[in-house]
Amino acid sequence: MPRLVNIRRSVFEEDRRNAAAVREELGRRGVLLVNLIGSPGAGKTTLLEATLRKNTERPEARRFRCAVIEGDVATSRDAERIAALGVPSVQINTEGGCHLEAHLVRKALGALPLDEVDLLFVENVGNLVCPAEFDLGEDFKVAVSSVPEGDDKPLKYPHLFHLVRAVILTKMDLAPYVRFSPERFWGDVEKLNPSARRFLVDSIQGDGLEEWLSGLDEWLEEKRRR
Ligand SMILES: Nc1nc2c(ncn2[C@@H]2O[C@H](COP(=O)(O)OP(=O)(O)O)[C@@H](O)[C@H]2O)c(=O)[nH]1
Ligand SMILES: [Mg+2]
Ligand SMILES: [Zn+2]
Repeated sequence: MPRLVNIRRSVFEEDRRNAAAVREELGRRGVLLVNLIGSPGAGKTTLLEATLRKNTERPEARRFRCAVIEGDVATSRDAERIAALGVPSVQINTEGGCHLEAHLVRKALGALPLDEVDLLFVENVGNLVCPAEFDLGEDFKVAVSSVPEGDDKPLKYPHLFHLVRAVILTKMDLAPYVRFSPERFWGDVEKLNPSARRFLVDSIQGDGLEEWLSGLDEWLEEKRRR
């Protein structure tokens, strides 16, 4: 069925074009785009809230100007949580779709004050599978996994953990209450992706956020040097 193949190919090509357009625009502006991927409830939005709060505590000279694109199947709740902190945010509703695609991100860019942004986060739809497959034009993807999800997630979702620039393990404060082997979790991350940066975070108390912000500093500087 060559016709079917052609249609599929044209869809993928269009997606590639949209991802390239996002990358080109943000490259020109020196905006770093970070695509956060994790299961529903892993703590992605809470991590963003904590990151944005921590950012405003830093000395003015080291502060990022941030914005957030929220992807969810339904509701604008997460974008409202971000907007409550005074940070520009756009909600994308996929209406059933289980991942974001580049054309949606491209459209969302038009609703953000990009002249006043250093760091743009995308919170992808909660899902460890297909968000890994889609290029949104981001600089890199980050896996967000939480302690109560269990220590076997890297091995069960190897594709995601293999391709990310960083792995953030959230809800470290819950480690005493659940069975979770840090050795197994990080040992498997090491096997899948030895160069991934690792962050251990408690978004409620704020532990680990300074390291995460320092990583973002480095990545932004690296992008702007290029
Ligand atoms: N104890 C604890 N709870 C957390 C942490 N991060 C998120 N949560 C809780 O986990 C639940 C889901 O968080 P949310 O950020 O909405 O997850 P998302 O679906 O990945 O965006 C909420 O009840 C959060 O308060 C954390 O570091 N420690
Ligand atoms: Mg969320
Ligand atoms: Zn999907």
